[in-house]
Amino acid sequence: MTMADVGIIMGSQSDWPTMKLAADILDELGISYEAKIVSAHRTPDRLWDYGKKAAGRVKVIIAGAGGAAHLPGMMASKTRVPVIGVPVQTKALSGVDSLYSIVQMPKGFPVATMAIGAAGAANAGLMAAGILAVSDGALAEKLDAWRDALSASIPDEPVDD
Ligand code: RP5
Repeated sequence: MTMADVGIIMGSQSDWPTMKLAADILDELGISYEAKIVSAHRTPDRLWDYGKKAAGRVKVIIAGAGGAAHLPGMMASKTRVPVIGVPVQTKALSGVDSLYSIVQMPKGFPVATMAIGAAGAANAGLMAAGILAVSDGALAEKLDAWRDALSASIPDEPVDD
């Protein structure tokens, strides 16, 4: 029995403004989630504990971190639950550090890595929705409607500012 469909985890409170954009998408689509601070470096025992119990707790994990962003990869090492990684934008290196820390996983322990920052976080929510929609027809219809609405909102022609 899972507690929520999606587990959103992040390395720090400072990641929440970015990771909230994933939560916002899940809210829009009516998907249940929990959000937790789990740091690979500052709370390694919490990370291990979450990873050990993840399979009975959530169906998909969205993991965001910045800098030496080891959280998504370590979580993928600890659980078979699919992990979607969000590289949080950093001041020092603009999030390229986060991206490289997350994307280059060794064969055997994949992390589905999104774009750096806001777009990546929102897309993580949509990716989680797509995974869940494979076995949830009602969610699939909602996701299709969400995508259609986005397409419909794009104008045919540009206008002057
Ligand atoms: C990482 O260090 C976190 O994911 C965060 O992106 C970054 C900075 O954390 P704070 O110093 O703002 O807590 O572990």
